[in-house]
Amino acid sequence: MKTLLISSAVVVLLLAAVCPAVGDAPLSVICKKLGGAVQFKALTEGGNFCAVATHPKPLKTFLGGFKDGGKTYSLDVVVYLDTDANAKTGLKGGDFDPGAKGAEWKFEADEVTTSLAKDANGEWINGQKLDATVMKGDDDPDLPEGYFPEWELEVGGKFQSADWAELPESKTIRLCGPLSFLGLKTGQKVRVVGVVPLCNDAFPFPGVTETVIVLK
Ligand SMILES: [Ca+2]
Repeated sequence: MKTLLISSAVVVLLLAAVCPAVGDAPLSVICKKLGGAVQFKALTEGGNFCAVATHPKPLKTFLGGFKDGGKTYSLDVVVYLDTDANAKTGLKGGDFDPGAKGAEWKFEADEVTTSLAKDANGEWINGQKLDATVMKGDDDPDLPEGYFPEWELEVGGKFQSADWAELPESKTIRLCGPLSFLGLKTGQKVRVVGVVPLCNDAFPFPGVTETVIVLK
């Protein structure tokens, strides 16, 4: 009987994780290669729209991970924003861009190897970071003055600029952009799509999750 109860609880948890959430509840993608679910959230804060992604394990577990000469996993995520909740406007999408159809904006975390900081001798330290890209459809938009897209890290319940050279313990990243720049207003209905490219290795793309929210 005890086994049966545990099994039922597991099934409920799995269903909750796999089914698209309604409203502004978190969105999940089960990604076995990352050891669990990647949770997405979309919200407004202080005049900004923010996309949030929480990985199942600390970022440093996976960043720069190479095995047998190849990269077998990555923390890359994409958040698409369909600002009119209308799949007929925006990106056309397709099999090479799962989740893109109908989106007006694309927020992307893309792992790159680059110079992160200088050491005590003034030599550059190379390492990995998650690069932030904000695309308007397929185009690089002109960014408003003072806005520099970056994936921030949640540390101790607060978001902060990421020091990728000395990465603190964190599983959650956030990329924000001004509502006015993105053409968004509170009360607007938008469709949000979270994508984990690593887990889109099957059809019909298990690494994609989406929901419609009303911006608060
Ligand atoms: Ca659209």
